[in-house]
Amino acid sequence: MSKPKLISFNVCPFVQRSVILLEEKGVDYDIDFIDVYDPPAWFLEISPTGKVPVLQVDDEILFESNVIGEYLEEVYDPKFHPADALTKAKNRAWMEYTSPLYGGTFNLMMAKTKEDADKYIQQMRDRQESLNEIKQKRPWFNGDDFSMADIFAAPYFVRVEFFKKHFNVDILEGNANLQDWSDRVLARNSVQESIVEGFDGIMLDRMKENGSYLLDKQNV
Ligand SMILES: N[C@@H](CCC(=O)N[C@@H](CS)C(=O)NCC(=O)O)C(=O)O
Repeated sequence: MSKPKLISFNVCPFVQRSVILLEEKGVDYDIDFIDVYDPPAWFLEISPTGKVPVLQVDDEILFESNVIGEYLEEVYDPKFHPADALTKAKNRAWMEYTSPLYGGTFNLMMAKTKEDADKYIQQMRDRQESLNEIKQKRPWFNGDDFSMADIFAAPYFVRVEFFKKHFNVDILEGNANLQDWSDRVLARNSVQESIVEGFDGIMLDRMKENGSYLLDKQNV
């Protein structure tokens, strides 16, 4: 088997799941960056959905970040899923639960009015409430063992931190379990490695081009 190649977009949270897992497993891989807003023809040819991440393994194409995650977990050591079938299934459900939270951070970034920004913050708070309730164990999602569930939540925490740092918007406010979890996840080397160079600047530039409310508010 040759080196797997990940097709990425610099600020995509779904790609970040794959990168963290590859880093945690110490896999030797290549990474190619494309602009998902102006994708090259070769990408559209290989990608059935036109979305990243895509993982190329020899001549095969994998898409959907959860599927890529499960493949990497099966093929490479160390293993991060819990062994027990029911716990593992529950973890998978909670891993999927975070996907709309990524969308929430994107919506907030692009919101043009205070009403929209407040609405998206509230939607994320409502959704993360169930995560806060289930995340009773420490230090990690399942207790002592760092797992796939921790990895899949990481891109959300990276973006929550971005809003806190630049706009003083604390989406996790009042959720002590989540804050504790976020701090631990963000301190992980693999998570820091998965954040592309200049991440904050890229995000801020996109907000500027878009005329985002949070940036206007900051400049008042
Ligand atoms: N369900 C997909 C979502 C991936 C996704 O939405 N990727 C975005 C970038 S973050 C994308 O490629 N968008 C391009 C498009 O929708 O055309 C996954 O989990 O991999």
